Amino acid sequence: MVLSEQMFQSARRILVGGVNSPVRAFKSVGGTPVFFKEGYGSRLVSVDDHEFIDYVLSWGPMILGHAFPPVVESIVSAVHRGLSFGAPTEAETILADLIHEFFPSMERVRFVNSGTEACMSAIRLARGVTGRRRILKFEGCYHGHADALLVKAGSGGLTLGCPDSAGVLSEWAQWTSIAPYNDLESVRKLFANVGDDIAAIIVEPVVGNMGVVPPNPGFLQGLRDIASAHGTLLIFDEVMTGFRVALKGAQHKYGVVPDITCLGKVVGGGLPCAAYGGRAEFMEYLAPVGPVYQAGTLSGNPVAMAAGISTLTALKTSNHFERAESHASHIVAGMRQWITAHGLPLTVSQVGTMWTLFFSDTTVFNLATAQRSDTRRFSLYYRAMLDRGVYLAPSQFESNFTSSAHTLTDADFFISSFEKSLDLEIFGK
Ligand code: KE4
Repeated sequence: MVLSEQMFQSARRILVGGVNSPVRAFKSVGGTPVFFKEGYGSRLVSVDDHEFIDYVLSWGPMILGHAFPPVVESIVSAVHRGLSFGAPTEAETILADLIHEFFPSMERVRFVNSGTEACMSAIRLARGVTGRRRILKFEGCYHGHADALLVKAGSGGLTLGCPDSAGVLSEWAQWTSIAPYNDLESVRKLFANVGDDIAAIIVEPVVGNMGVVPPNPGFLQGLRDIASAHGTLLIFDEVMTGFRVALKGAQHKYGVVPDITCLGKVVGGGLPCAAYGGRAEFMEYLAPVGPVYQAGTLSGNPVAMAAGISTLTALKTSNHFERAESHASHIVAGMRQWITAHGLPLTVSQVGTMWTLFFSDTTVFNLATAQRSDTRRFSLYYRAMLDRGVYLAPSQFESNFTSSAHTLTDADFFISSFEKSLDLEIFGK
């Protein structure tokens, strides 16, 4: 880790906290973040030439594994034709059509450059369509760092959100209401109170951002029914779940159709690309057709489009998703078998290619239950796995991911590392 430590020290001179996104700083697990120099398949290679099996996969995008040759070739080919024109290209239509094949509810699509931009824009669109001010989000769900979404439950409980970050004005936060995830009754109470002023419900249809937490049976349909009954738009933030909980996302897996869908991560194949889309009658409120403004210099740029097209084409034409999901199921079964055999206070949550090991013996179904996890033991486990060459999400409250490049050898190595780490360092057995 010598070079990682040196590079981290150098990075902190000029980059705030030495990173360009806070979770990378290893604050919740301690120690120095690993600096990487290369990725291929299921592997990452650190600047100290340590090789890791990667279960973070850039927080989701790399479902085909790192440096997947067809994607690399598509990008290189696009690069030689120019990087960005700020003008329409056919590639944008091709990728939008591919997205529509996976997500038929997205009758119209708009490309942006990050999940944050997609969710922020979807909120503005919903307010423009309905003329209403309020939005509803759920505790523990993360939709990027737009002001309206960096809000936590306020003293007013359900009705008054308060800032979850410095710099977010309370005057703005008050228009974001917060409910516990999987709690339909609280949503009904809020709508009875202020439902005629709620522009949108935005939800992670399977949560990744408190660790993997699936919706209770009926929760998503309940949101759909409440939104429809009140003229509120239902936004599914599938930035993480899209192509991850199922090829066609959570909306296909659970059979609930949102009005607007946000995509990111996988859709750009690892390049900065995201999208939002939905019913034409709503999307056509967007400029240049309608009065809701949203724009972007690099939106739909040809290189990101090439990466997205080749990634979604690979997912469409081969069994990459099934292989990634099968790997996740294999390692989760191995973890559960060991946990049961040794009576350990751990639970594993998996949906498709997303999974989380909770250091808790109770089922996690919302933020309060997620926060019962033993984060001290988690950080000990994290370090033990890292030392053995397994790179996991550096937080208890995140999802891990698998790819079609992960092999049975990787699975065996993971499970043996898991057993040794839990045995020796964590529970003193
Ligand atoms: P980006 O702006 O990071 O592209 O997307 C924001 C976003 C929106 N919606 C969901 C469901 C998300 O998970 C995210 C971003 N996810 C985090 C991981 N929990 C990205 C990692 C990071 O912030 O560095």
